[in-house]
Amino acid sequence: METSMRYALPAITALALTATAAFFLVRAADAAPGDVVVTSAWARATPPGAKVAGAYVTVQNRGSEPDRLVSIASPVAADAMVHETVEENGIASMRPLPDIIIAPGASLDMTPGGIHVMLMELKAPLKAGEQIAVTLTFEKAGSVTAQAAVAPIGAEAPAMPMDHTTHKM
Ligand SMILES: [Cu+2]
Repeated sequence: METSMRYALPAITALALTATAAFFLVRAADAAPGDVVVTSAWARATPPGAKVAGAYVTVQNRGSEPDRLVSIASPVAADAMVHETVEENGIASMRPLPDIIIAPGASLDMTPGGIHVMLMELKAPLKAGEQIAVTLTFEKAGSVTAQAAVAPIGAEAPAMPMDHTTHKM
């Protein structure tokens, strides 16, 4: 009995090593240049007649090179761009943020009152509870489409608590 146990152990060790090697292969592919992940997408519902809506995403660059956001599109809007919110003389206003480069390992968290996606020329009001597609196109990573859950008008945060643990490195 004792002899067979002693022989069984090296076999288990070999299995464990194989599993570790496979894990590293997956991680290496994950970290390829241009690997950009878009998570935590949500948008704000709009009142009837509104022509613009805010949408918010988290963009994570898991690659090893910087990547540039070149365009944004959504089927619910004729046009979309990234805005930043600036405060001058106590008055908050928004302006287009033309050049967005995400460094390797960095992430951009969009929020109401901060950097956001402005959906322009809405085709219809956004209703709370809907899901809308938002496609971000990056120079190296190409197009990434996120489904944004629409939260109530004026919401400061997404309607549903979001799990940030599933997408961490
Ligand atoms: Cu805006």
